[in-house]
Amino acid sequence: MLIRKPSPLLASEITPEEVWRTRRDWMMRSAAAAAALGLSGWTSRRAWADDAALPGKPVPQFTVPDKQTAFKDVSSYNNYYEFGLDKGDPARAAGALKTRPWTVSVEGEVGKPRVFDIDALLKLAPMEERVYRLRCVEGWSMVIPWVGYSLSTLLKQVDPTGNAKYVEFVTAAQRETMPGLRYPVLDWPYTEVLRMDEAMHPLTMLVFGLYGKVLPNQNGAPLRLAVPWKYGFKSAKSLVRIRLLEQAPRSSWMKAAPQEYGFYANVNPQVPHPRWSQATERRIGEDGIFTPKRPTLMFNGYADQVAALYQGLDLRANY
Ligand SMILES: Nc1nc2c(c(=O)[nH]1)N[C@H]1C(S)=C(S)[C@@H](COP(=O)(O)O)O[C@H]1N2
Ligand SMILES: [Mo]
Repeated sequence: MLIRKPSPLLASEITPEEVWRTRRDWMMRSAAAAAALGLSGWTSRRAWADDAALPGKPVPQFTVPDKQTAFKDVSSYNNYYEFGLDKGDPARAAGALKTRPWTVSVEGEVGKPRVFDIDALLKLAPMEERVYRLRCVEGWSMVIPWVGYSLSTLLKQVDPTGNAKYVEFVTAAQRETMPGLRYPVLDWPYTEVLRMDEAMHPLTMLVFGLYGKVLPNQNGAPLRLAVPWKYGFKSAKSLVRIRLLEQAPRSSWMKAAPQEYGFYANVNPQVPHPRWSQATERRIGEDGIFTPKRPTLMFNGYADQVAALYQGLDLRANY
């Protein structure tokens, strides 16, 4: 998102040494805890080896043919405002994020509300690898091999009631590790929202990894959303709470700039952002001076799969 910077500080206040020290302390704590609990095997190892393998079975039906964006770019050019506003801030600062212990509460209009431990979620369904486009509202895009499974798999566990019309996603707000929370850029914690049928669509993915590895913290560890037909800000990172609701809540971006970021945020080249066109995009990694921009596709290229969700809806009024 493009917004005014409140201050030049943010992530630069955290020195690499501090990040490193925090992470090392935590790694030692979790290793000690795992030893004390007698845990062994890949689950406890992965808790402190942040580049641990997390393979997924490739799903051709959910794999776009585009060339994949290099891992280096995917993991170093990020939006994660809790860690700063510059694209390099999350990779520099998010090492401090505490990703264990971690739970996700699924609650609200459900028959069986439940708090899931991250390690239970990792085992809830077989991991799939799906290659999705991600199109940021700022006008750039990437192609990322995500690892995870459909969000619907999780939602079905809690028996949504007939009143569940919307799903709100609440993300982590760790005062101690997230320097961005000191600035009122957004109404923290960062929240997003989908309609229930969007949340249940098989393309909507709960993501735990990318490129066959556990998610780098800057990409939203230990779990995030990927909603490939919507602008990137809908794909909330580091989820802690999922609320099924009867009334539509407002998301953090709707509160911050309602005229710019609507409820739907479907990728739509025909509806310009109030301050710039959305007709084309720059694919990260392809950006030589002579490289033409790519035309942005309706629903980010996923129209065949999702257009039916919006039949009869005016997509200019409902942006
Ligand atoms: N919690 C949280 N989630 C977030 C954001 C954020 O600032 N905080 N930024 C969003 C935006 S604007 C984009 S484009 C994508 C970027 O995901 P990536 O850094 O993994 O490419 O994350 C989205 N999810
Ligand atoms: Mo974005």
